[in-house]
Amino acid sequence: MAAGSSGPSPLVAVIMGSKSDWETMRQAGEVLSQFEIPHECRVLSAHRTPAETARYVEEAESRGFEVIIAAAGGAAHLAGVCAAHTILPVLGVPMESASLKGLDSLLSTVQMPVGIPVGTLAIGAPGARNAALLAVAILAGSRPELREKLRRFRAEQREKVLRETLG
Ligand code: RP5
Repeated sequence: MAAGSSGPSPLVAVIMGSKSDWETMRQAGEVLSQFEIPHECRVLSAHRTPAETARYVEEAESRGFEVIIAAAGGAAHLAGVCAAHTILPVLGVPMESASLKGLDSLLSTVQMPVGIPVGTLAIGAPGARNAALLAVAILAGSRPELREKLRRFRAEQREKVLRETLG
């Protein structure tokens, strides 16, 4: 079941290996919504639904997607599998895992052998939010109005930091 897909055709696919990743990955969706980027979020697993994952990613380009964000935990091969099935940019978000705190997810997402790249972000929520911001930056390359929004976002962030007072 997909979420966040109402309105115009989605440009960003946010895929996660399990519903248990959603609490973290909803934050990627929130950032994309903040920038008014149509997106689709859904659970697809490299090992539990391998055929459906491959089909979804193979069809992504013809459906108009421009970026895929793939999040998984543990032996996190989802982003690499996605990247193997498309030439769209794939951004990997390692999920924090119970046993190894996401170090397992980070290493299995980031250490792609040469030829099939995955742009890997930080573990957990910072990675989810930054993956969305990076997707916005990728889309902004051909969309001047989005570039302006990104500039405004950076300016607001800067102003907020400069306004901080320490009690
Ligand atoms: C991965 O295994 C998922 O991405 C999730 O982070 C992890 C645990 O999944 P569940 O056992 O919670 O479904 O496939």
